[in-house]
Amino acid sequence: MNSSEREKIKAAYKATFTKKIEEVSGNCLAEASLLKQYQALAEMVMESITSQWAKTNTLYNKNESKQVYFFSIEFLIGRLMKSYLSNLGVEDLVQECSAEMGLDYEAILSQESDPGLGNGGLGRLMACYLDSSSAMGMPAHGNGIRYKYGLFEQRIINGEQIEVADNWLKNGYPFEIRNPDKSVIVKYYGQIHSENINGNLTFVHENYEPIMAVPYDVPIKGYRNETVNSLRLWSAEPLEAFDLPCFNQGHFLNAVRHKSEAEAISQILYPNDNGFDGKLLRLKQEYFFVCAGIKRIVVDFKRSNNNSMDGFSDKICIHINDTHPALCGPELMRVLMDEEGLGWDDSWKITVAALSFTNHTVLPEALEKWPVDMMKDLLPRIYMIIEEINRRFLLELDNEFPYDLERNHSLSIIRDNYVHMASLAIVSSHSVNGVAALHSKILREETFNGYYQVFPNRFYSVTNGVSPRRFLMNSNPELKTLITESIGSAWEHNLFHLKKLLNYISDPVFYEKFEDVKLANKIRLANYMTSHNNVNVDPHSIFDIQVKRIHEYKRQLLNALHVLYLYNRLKENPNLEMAPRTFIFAGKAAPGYYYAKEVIKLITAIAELVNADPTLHDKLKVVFLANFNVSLAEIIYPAANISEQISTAGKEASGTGNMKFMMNGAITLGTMDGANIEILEAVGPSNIVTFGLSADEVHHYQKYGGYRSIDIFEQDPRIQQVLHQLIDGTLGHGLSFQAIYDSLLLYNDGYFVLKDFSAYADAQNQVDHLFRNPTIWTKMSISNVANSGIFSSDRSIADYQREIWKII
Ligand code: KOT
Repeated sequence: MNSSEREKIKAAYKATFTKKIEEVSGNCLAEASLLKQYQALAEMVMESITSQWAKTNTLYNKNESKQVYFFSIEFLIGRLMKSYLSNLGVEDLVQECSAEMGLDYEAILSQESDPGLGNGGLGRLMACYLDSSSAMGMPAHGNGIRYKYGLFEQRIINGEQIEVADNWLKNGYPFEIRNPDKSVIVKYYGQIHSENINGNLTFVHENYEPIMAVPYDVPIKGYRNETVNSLRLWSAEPLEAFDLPCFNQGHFLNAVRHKSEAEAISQILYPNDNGFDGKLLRLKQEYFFVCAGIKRIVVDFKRSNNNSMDGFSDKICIHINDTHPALCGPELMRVLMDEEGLGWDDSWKITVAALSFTNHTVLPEALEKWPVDMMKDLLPRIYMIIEEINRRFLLELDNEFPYDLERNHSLSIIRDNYVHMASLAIVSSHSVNGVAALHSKILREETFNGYYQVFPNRFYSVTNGVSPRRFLMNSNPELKTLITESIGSAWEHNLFHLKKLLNYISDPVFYEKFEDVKLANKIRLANYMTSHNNVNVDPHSIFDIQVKRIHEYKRQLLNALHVLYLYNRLKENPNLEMAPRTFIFAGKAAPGYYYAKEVIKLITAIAELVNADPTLHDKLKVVFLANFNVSLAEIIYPAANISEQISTAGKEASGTGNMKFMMNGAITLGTMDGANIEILEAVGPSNIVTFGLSADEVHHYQKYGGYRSIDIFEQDPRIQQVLHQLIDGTLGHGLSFQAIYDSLLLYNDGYFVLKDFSAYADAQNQVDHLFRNPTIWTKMSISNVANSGIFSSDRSIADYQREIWKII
């Protein structure tokens, strides 16, 4: 494009934007608020996407290519405006025009609410997979719930977490289209009668409570291509908002009760990450989006397939993101048998061929099991089908392994009066996969070993990945520019090309620019901390960052105890030689998770102690950033020097924050857990710092005993001092962290914090030495970026296509 063409396009953009402002606000540009500017821009974006969206849908409706549907109870998509602009290839244009019109581009974008429709890794992974599928021109869609309130907003008040409702829809949401014509009725409760209709046994559901599922579709635009896939989020509504007869009889409140009961289903996201709390409303949610989603898929498929279900599983993949959508199996069976009139065997073949299942955790407390009575009562027909799936499965087992009756029955989907959802998912899918090599191995050898023996060919492994567009190009534009200037732009479409950066590893010019980019990103985060936490930090200090959900197994406690130990060392020797450090934490605790909330309190108390102490000469700072979400994450990852990935080995299925940090040049300080192991393989042992027990060692201690935390305590004066400080009033003006203290000593330290402390302190020492040699450090950092190609979610999606959905 020459410059006069570009000027013409810019003039057209400015005119359209000015007109749009009038349309959305009734004001002229000069008087329009930032919110109205954002809404005007959002409308323009939607207008430029929708025709491509319609074309993509027309193409898909021909049923020529296989469609993948991700069923997930969470989609943590983050803000979308920047992604749309960048994917459309118009970001520079909009930025330039905004500046010329005297508008503040970043301030306009910050008007967008950040949809918190997920807790953490599980939901964010789905968002990255949608982004990658579209970027690769592959037909894949999301199917989930449009929560009215997303994950709570976290405030830190007096050092403690306070939860505030996340009303993300308060100003409307411009990137969704409500499609009431595609609503589905979901049936709960009631009774099932079997009738003989024309010689066929037919099941009729009576006296059920109907709820309307209304879809809202969000376009997922591919990076610089023509593909626009869909994220379909279902909202619950009553069939009739108002019960008129009830109202007329004078029962005014009852007349609207039904409405709020119906709406409750999609009202709120459960705030547990890696946990299961067994609430009836959650089970309603699970069936809600499964039932609605399956119904639409079947209707759309038949419409373009001469009203027939033939070839369904050749064209449709239903991918179950953890077990929350595991009712997809029995629900598809119900539709095929009760609505399409197929027999059991044909329906089962189709179901197993269509379904695939990804597991995301091995923590026993997160594995879902629903009481039989609850399931039977709420979903009577679904429960009947689960019973029958189980009966046939056990029969098959007893036929195949007749000498192993006890083991066979331990694999029952229904056992101890619960429906075990992972068992249901495994039995009704053709593939089961873990999310990193170690995790998949643990699934095969421990968690699902019984099923692995029965279905050895069903088990796969696909290592997670993250979107390089969101977590590198859009959140670290300076690094993007530097990379493209150096190695060309091929890496934007294939992240493995980042390897070419290795040619620049000793180039002083590149090297200096690379350091400048990091420093600029650290200054940006430092400014954020000044304005949000009122703490001034030195941007030249090591930014040592742990951001993720607060959970015992993720061991923020290990990090916090080490900070306290460093503080003690500095107090003892103010001239201690060390690079200045800024320890940064962020993450939400589940509101009912007392222990995790205590950890937040501990970190903020340590921060208060450390930051106020002038004798430390700014060598140590601690910051807890409130309300970690996707938008904040985008500021944090580019600014990191150290990525803390210190979970108890064997507990973190994969981790994805570790990949986002690596892509932005942070050095991983981690245990041999989850995808950290694959990060080590990708960068080589000299570009990562690892420490601590292996998963095998942890497993061994857990199975056979032999670890006594009190022994470590007695041998290590550093630990004695730090633990004593938890309860002696040093912290928080006399606070006592007795529960934490007890977990470590009285309850024998279930997550091996004390056991790994010494190795962690050594590893931190190593980090200090490395950082004090800037040449080595920057080389390590560049190597991390250069070798991060394998952690693109484009690679993960290609793996799924090849191994699991068998698309290419
Ligand atoms: C939550 C509730 C029940 C079952 C699983 C979860 C869960 C697992 N939530 N998040 N995860 C994380 O998923 C990520 C994506 O695969 C992993 O990287 C991470 O290790 C899991 O903890």
